[in-house]
Amino acid sequence: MIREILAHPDPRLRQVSRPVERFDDELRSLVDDMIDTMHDAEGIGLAAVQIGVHLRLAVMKVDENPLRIMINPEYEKLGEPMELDEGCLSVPGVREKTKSRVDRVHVRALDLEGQPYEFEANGLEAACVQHECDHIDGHLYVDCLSNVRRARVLKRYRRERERAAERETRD
Ligand code: GNR
Ligand code: NI
Repeated sequence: MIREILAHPDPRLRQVSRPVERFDDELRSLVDDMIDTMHDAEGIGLAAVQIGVHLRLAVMKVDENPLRIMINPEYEKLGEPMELDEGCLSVPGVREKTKSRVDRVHVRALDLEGQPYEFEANGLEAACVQHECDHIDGHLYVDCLSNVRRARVLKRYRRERERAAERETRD
């Protein structure tokens, strides 16, 4: 089932998520919905908080890498800082260049059975891990920007939102 993605400035995006403790049908069904919602929105990752569920959990599918289900994820930074064009399904319609991600991370997480597993991510997938873990702690990528860039991207975002709202009332 496709769920609604919360958009900035929804205060629910700022709440810190709690660890997953129960590995049951409800969790499996939530993960299914997150995967459907991520694919429908054409995103490369989605954290549970983005659909209003405050559990430490994200899904990710970046290029040819496998679909990752990251429960209670933690990561260690390995690589060098990189520049990338970052976007977020909760700040839709805009992108901004960021320099706060490293290009390689080591991830520890649990799978749907509650079993620990590890992997290394590089490039865009590494950036996505950092982006999703930020969501889990109530942060958005725009928080990492300089004041000037944040003001610029949020201004563009508000303008886009107003245009979208206008289109809604016209149709
Ligand atoms: O779809 C997404 N693209 C993206 C591009 C660069 C860096 C991070 C991302 S994640 C984003 C999906 C999303 O909002 N996940 O929380
Ligand atoms: Ni995001």
